[in-house]
Amino acid sequence: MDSTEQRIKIAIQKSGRLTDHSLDLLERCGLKFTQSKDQLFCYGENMPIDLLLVRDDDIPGLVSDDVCDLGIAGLNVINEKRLGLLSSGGCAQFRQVFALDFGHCRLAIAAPYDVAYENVASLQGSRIATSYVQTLRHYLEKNNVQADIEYFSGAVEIAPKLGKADFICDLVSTGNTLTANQLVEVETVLQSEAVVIQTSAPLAEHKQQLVNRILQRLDGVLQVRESKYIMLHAPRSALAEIADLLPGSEYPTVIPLDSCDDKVAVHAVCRENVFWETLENLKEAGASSLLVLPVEKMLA
Ligand code: PRT
Ligand code: ZN
Repeated sequence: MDSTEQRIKIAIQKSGRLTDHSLDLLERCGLKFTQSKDQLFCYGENMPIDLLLVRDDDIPGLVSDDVCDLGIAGLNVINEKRLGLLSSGGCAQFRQVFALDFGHCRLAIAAPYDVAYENVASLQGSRIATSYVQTLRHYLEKNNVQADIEYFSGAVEIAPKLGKADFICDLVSTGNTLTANQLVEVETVLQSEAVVIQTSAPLAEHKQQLVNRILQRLDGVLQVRESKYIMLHAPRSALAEIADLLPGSEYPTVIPLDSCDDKVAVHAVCRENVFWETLENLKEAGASSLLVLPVEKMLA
């Protein structure tokens, strides 16, 4: 077998809003890479896992066509590709495996300040500029609205000023771009964040094992982000109340203390943020010697 066929390929954005987060995430999974001179490829040094650095719009296609085994892209891009394939009689050969909690934005419809907008029916018979033709079409159909979709590949927000559209449908995060163009958000079409997709084509066993391994590590990295390890001393009599107060912790470990019978040590992984208020409540319930530590790695 060709050695390249035994390696996993992950498609990530070459240069843009998702690039640093995607690289950071993969590095946290213990992967090390050397970048090629043309900066289109990263060779996996410590595992047979390579990166393809491409435009974000190409990522779902590369995974669907089985050129890459995994990909990281915004749900907005993934959804647009999936609907595009469906509308041309095809089918997306990938599935979404994780939401990554970065690259948050929404695909929204926005109206010029001087337009009297009431509800989604106000879009009837209008012209809407967007680069998300498929997602917008799907949304309009779902809401029984007929409107003309004008394709814009970029700078969608200037379409109303140019007289090319009545509304726009574009990605929004802070809303500053809309405000700068005297536009106001009126409908949310899609909430988006970066996600991992995996090819649904069957993989050779060794490749599937590698994919499973990397997905397990990704899951671990995502879980520890919010997780904290908490240690405290508690009177036995208050154990139940204290266990209830530990945020997102399923099975605290209870350890007897050598020096005293009526107190125990409690250790727990809390899968939610531990706030000062939580510590104060634990103390009030009888806990003492409270310690909160970050969690570095976790394997379920
Ligand atoms: O070259 P390539 O095609 O890879 O890059 P790109 O320019 O298409 O993508 P890039 O890097 O801009 O965005 C990559 C992904 O980041 C998107 O597909 C989204 O999933 C996510 N994302 C998150 C955003 C935004 N926030 C965002 N604000 N993508 C684009 N924007 C743009 C938006 O299009 C608008 O022009 O930012 C402007 C609005 O921002 P605010 O903050 O003014 O509301
Ligand atoms: Zn793009």
